[in-house]
Amino acid sequence: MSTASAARPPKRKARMHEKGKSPEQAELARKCLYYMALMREVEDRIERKLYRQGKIVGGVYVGRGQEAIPVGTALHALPQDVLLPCHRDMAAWFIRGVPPGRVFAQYMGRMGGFTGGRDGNMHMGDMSLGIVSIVSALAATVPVAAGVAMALRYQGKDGVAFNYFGDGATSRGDWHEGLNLASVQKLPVVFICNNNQYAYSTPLTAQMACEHVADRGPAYRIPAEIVDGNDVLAVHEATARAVAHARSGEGPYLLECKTFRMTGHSAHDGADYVPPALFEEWSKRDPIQRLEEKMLGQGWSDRAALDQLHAAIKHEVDEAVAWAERSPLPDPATLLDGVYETR
Ligand SMILES: Cc1ncc(C[n+]2csc(CCOP(=O)(O)OP(=O)(O)O)c2C)c(N)n1
Ligand SMILES: [Mg+2]
Repeated sequence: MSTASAARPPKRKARMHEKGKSPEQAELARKCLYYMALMREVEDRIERKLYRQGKIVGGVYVGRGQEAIPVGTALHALPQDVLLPCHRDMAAWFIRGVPPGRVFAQYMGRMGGFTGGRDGNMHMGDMSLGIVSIVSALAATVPVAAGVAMALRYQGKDGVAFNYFGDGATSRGDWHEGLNLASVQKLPVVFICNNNQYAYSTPLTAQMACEHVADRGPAYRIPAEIVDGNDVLAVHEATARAVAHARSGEGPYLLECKTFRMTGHSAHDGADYVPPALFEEWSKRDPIQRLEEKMLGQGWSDRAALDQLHAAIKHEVDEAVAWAERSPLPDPATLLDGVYETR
């Protein structure tokens, strides 16, 4: 190819690119939609059905409206990477290959869950899949992520730790200690904040004096970026920068994903303290709807194919619930197994 033609690609090709006909982009969008819609369906089923039927053990915290964050980020994880997801990041488990039935079983205290029916849903993880269990003490996961990254480096692996938390967590002391440690040691951690503007009933402005969580990065000499957390492709693109930085030995990176918590803090919280106008405003930015509009507008898909995807997810989730309900509750005689050393 001559230099001239390389500098100026054929017009037809350029137009095709503008119209977004790139098959890679279309495939990425389809994958993002699948995981976001799966997370939405699983959480809806848990919060609006199984919880109300009294089948769930423990509280229920969902990430409705925030699905773009775990999806856009975790799709970058390589096998050697370790994820430390939090309570609104369910898609991270699916992306790592956890079948939805196992998640339902965990929420229902069944043997088929991660902890064999010994816990509710707040500590699910599986180190064989590179998922550290949720650390339910807020921000305590941040020094753990630094430790994970240190271990990866010690073992000579080029893995990255993906550390998830909310806006509220960033006002805890251990968040700051963890960031400082990661930075001074130049550890491969991507810190991912879902800034959903509430920590339980506390709005962001009553919780921190700086405007953005990202403002906190430079104090630790950590590059920080603000991203539209309701735009999965934007999150995916920003994560590529963050992961490349961390994996190349440059140290940690902070991503602040701006979003909104479209529910109460948990299933028992009616969120009367949130001005209804905010829900209305943010419902217009729903990440699933936005991606679908983009896919249709770019010609990456058509309505029939999208409807088919949603129907397939519903079917997959029906089967997963049925599987979990068939999974037995643990035998009370095994209550002390794994608690004390046994011979
Ligand atoms: C150290 C600690 N304090 C309080 C709690 C109770 N708690 C659980 S989630 C939550 C709010 C968290 O807010 P944020 O970090 O913004 O995350 P979000 O729930 O909004 O995703 C609180 C107060 C806890 N788990 N740990
Ligand atoms: Mg929050």
